[in-house]
Amino acid sequence: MNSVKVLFIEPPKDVWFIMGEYLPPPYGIIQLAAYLEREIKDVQLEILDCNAEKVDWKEMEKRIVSSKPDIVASSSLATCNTYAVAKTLETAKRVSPHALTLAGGQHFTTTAQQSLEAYPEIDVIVRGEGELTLKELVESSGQKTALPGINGISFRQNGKVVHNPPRPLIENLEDLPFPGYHLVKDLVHKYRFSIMAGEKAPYALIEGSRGCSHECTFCTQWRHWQGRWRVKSAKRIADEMSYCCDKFGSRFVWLTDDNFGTGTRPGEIAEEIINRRLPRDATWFVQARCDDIIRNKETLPKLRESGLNWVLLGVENSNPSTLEGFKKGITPEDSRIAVRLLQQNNIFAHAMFIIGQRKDTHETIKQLREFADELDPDLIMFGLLTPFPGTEIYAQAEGNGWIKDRNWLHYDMIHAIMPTETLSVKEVQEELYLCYRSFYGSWSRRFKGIFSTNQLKRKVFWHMTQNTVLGQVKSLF
Ligand code: B12
Ligand code: SF4
Repeated sequence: MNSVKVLFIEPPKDVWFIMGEYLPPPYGIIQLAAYLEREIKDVQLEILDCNAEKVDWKEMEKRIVSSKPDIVASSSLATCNTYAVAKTLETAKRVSPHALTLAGGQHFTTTAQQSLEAYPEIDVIVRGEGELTLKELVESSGQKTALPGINGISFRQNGKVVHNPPRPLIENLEDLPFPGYHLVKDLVHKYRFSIMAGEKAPYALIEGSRGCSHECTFCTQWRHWQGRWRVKSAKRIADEMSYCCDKFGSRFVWLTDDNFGTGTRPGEIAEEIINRRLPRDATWFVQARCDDIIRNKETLPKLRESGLNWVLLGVENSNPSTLEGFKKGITPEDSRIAVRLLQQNNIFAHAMFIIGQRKDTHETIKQLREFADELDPDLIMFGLLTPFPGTEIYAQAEGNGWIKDRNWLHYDMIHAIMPTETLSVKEVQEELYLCYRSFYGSWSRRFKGIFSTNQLKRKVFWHMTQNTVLGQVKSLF
C-alpha cells in the first residue's frame, strides 16, 4: 500500500461564551489519529487545529493545498458545529478535489441521510465509533470503490445515499492507545479553560468511559454508543492522567465521561490517582449524576484527596414530573443532597438546569429559579431544552411540529428553538436570561461569591457577574 496522507481539521469556531475563555483540545480527532498511527505502518498524519493555530478560513484553504491530503477528516462534536465542518470539507473538495472527505461524531451519525443530501462536499459519514472504521478507510487508500465493503459508513452511490451495516463496538476500551497529545505537541500548552483551571494550567481531556447506561430523553450520548456503557479500569485512567501531567505538563484534567458511575469504581480511581503522586497542583473534573454522588458519599473525601475539585451535576429541573418526563430517574431531593455532599467535601458543585419543556410556564420557571436559589450550588448553568437530532425529544418535537428554528448554529442550548404550550420562542429565550439574572444578579450571592474563601468560586463569580455573560444572553432576544 502506498503511504496515505490523512489531514484532520478542527475548524475555526466561535468561543462558547458562557464559560469564558477556553481552548479545548480536539480530543476526538487526536484519539483517532493516535489509533491510525499505531495501527497503520505507512500512514502520514497531519492535524490542523485552526483554533489553536489561529488559522482562519482563508489560511485553512492554503494549508489544505500545501498538505496534499488523500483524506480530509473533520468532527462536529456538537450539532452547533455542523456548518463549520461542512464549510471545512467544502473548502477541501474545492482545492483538493481528489481527497476523500469524511465527517463523523454524534450529529452526523444520526443525520447521515439528511447531511449527505444537504452537503455534497461530504463524501463519507463515519457513524458511531470511529477508530476501526477509519482504519479500514485509510487501508483502502481512500478509494471510493472500496466504500461498499466498509461497515459503519454512509455515502452516496449513483446519486443515492447508502448506509452500510453498523460496526460493532470495540469490546475493551483499553485496546485504544493513550490520547494522542504528542500529535499536537506544539499546541498542547495552548489548551486552556481559564475559568476552571486557571490562566496558565494546561488542560487535557481524558476518556474514562464511553456511553451511558441511562436513557434521558434530551441526551444524544447513550444512543450514539448503542445504549452501552464501557469503562476503562481505574489503573488505566490514572496512567493516562499521569502520562498527560508528566509528558505534556497538564494540570487540569477533564474526564469526558458523561456518567461517572457508582460501585467501587470511583473509589478505585481515587486510590490509583493518589498512588501515582501527581503534581500537587494537578486537579481534575468530572460530570456525574446526583444519585451517583449520593451513592458515592463515603468515597468523596478520597476523591477530593485525589485532586477532584469540580463536579458538574445534571440537576436538570426542580419539577418531579419534568424529571420523570426526561426519564432522568432522580428527584429534586437527590439534587439537594448531592450539592451539599460536594460542598461539605470542598468539591466545587456545578449544577446544570434545563428549562423550556412543553409544559413550562412563567410560573414553573419561576419555581425553578426559586429552587436554584435555595439549592445554592457554587455555579449554575441554565440551558434551554434543545431537540438535538437523535434524541427522543427531537422525534417528539418533529412529530408535533414544535421545532421553529432549523439553523443548526443555534443548537447550543442557549438559543430557544421551541415554544412551550404557553410561552413563545421569544418568551422562552427571555426566561433563560431571567434565570441567569436572578441567580447571578442577587447582590448577596455576588457578595458571597466574590469574597468567598474558595478561590474557584471567586473566579467563577467574577466571570459570571460581569456584564458580558448576562449581556450576551440578553442579546439573544
Ligand atoms: C468535553 C466536551 C465539551 C468541551 C469541548 C470539547 C472539545 N473538544 O471541543 C466543552 C465544555 C467546551 C463543550 C461545549 C459544548 N458541548 Co460538549 N461535550 C464534551 C464531552 C463531555 C466530551 C467530548 C469528547 O471528547 N468525547 C470523546 C470523543 C472520543 O468522542 P467523540 O468526539 O464522539 O468521537 C468519537 C466518535 O463519535 C467518532 N467521531 C467523532 N468525530 C469523528 C470524525 C471522523 C472523521 C471520524 C472518522 C469519526 C469521528 O470517533 C470518535 C472515537 O470513536 C461530550 C460528551 C462525550 N462524552 O462525548 C459533550 C458533548 C459533545 N457536548 C455537547 C454539547 C451540547 C455542548 C454545547 C453545545 C453546550 C453544552 N451545554 O455543553 C457546547 C458546544 C461548544 C462548541 N461550540 O463546540 C453534547 C452534544 C450534543 C449534540 N448533538 O450537539 C455532548 C454529546 C454532551 C451530551 N451528553 O449531550 N463540550
Ligand atoms: S443525561 Fe447523563 S445520565 Fe442521562 S443519558 Fe445522558 S449521559 Fe446518561
